[in-house]
Amino acid sequence: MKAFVSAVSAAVLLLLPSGGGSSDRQAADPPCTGQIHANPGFELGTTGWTAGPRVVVFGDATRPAHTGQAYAAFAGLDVTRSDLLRTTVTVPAGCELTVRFWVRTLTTETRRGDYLNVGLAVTGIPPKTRFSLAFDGGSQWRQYAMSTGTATTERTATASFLASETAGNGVTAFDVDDVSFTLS
Ligand SMILES: [Ca+2]
Repeated sequence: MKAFVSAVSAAVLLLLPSGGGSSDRQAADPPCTGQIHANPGFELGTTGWTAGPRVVVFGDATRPAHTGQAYAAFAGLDVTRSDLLRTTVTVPAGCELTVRFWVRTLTTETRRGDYLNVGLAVTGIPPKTRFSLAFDGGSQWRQYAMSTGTATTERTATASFLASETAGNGVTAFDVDDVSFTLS
């Protein structure tokens, strides 16, 4: 029995990344805290994000950011096309990731035509649209949140913002700011 336990411990040690594993319980280290994205508020432009050509980073006094100077905007062009803004983070084993973000919707639409689908794809879980925002999202900044749940293994999580616009029935710009990725 003792020999078996030792063999298992050795195997586990081989799998663990080096550093920080000296204490008796891994959960004693607190990796499940804090905001982990380097550019949550777009103050560094699109650094850390993959942004389609229609996504622009704005800093405009007449259309201010939620915080700071900049935010990501899906420019309303009244053309039929879609565009994507996304980023991926690593969620350590045992942690839950909560993504909080703010959206402002500036539109001339009066019914649903243009929309912003917000998704969270997590290792081991089929990708899912968590929010489908449209003309009624409001011209003031509003906060939304979505979470991964926990798992025993390290995972990646990709947050995506897919804007889709249809020409002819109104112009919509979706503004996105302060997309925080917080571990707990
Ligand atoms: Ca900002």
